[in-house]
Amino acid sequence: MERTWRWFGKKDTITLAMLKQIGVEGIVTALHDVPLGEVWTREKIRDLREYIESYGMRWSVVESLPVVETIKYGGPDRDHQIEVYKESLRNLSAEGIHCICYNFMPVLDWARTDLLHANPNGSSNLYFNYAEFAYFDIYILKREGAREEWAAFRFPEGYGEGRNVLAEADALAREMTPEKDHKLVENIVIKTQGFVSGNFSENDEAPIRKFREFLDLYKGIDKAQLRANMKYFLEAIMPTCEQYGMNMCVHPDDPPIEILGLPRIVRTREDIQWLLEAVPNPHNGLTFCAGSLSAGAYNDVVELARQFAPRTHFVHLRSCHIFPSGDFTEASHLGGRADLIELCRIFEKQNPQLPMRVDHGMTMLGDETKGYNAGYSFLGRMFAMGQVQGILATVDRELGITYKQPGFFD
Ligand code: DNO
Repeated sequence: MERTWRWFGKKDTITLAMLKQIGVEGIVTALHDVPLGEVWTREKIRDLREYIESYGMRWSVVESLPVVETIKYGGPDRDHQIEVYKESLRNLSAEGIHCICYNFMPVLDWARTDLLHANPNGSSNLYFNYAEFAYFDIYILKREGAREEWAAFRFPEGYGEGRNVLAEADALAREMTPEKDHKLVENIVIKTQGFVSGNFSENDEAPIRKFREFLDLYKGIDKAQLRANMKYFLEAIMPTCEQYGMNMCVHPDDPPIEILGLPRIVRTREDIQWLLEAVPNPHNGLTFCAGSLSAGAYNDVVELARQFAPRTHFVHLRSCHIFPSGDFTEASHLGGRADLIELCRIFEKQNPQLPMRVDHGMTMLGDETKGYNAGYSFLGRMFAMGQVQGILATVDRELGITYKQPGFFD
């Protein structure tokens, strides 16, 4: 697979010169400064592409070209927004960029409750605690129906035995302080969404009010309706994708569970099969995010990779560990539920040119003082990148694939 890295543009303190030293060949990025719903112009795309190329790398994948909420909930201006999307696709194609990662998660792009959860070795990882999330939902967001939904909540079989998430959330309510509430809002909304989604920014003064407004847009939108809206979007853009050779790859829902009363439609094998069959065009494909999928106890990640490799255009390598309590954290890239070694075998066999990026990484050895985006440390990701390069070198040897890491004399 092509060794790529998610880089957040010219303002990223992790520079392209640094990435070159650690074997990165391709860059995964976006025009982060273009407001949601505006066309990505050819000039802006070209400027960033040329900058990346001046370091001897290529712009391999766009992550993300955001699908605005109106397309997801089917608002009155969705057709206009689909035209905007098509225009950006045409401009990207004209600049030679053909792989587009996006997601179809309503409101929240991804969710965690703790961004610096200590590992036994002294580093930290991202963490999702159901009780804290339920507390956020019931006591901070004060979402209508939240209490009833958490009362009915059940963990997948084998997890969370004897656990009562609602009772835990009520217990938390007795000990939380305004400072702790603020921290939780920061973790769930500001720091996780701010740099990826465009719906929220680090400077939002009333993120909870904004959050409620977004949730209101989805009143009456159930799973079937969200699926219909996704199909509508994909069918509308497929002719452009065919004409301009654009590969769309949807990112699975992270975590792959239903939250905040919102439908989530890219969580399981059945979901992925549905979306690939609903629009049976090779340009409608998948971002195989092993991390997101492995946070769902019902997902056998290796089986999913075997089944969906032919429609995968982009791979995220990361692995989760689910505790017996049902909570999950991000594991070592050599451990956890995802079996990255077997995944590398499957995808390398499928297509040695497939772009792959290491996803997230430990926060370690001072990463925490550098202000990196949540999950996107430098040393932790570099460590994971080294591990994955080792896996790939071994798998390539097994498969008889010749690969020479750029940047060395031999
Ligand atoms: C988080 C990421 C997501 C992902 C988008 C893709 O770390 O995996 O923000 O980039 O959901 O659209």
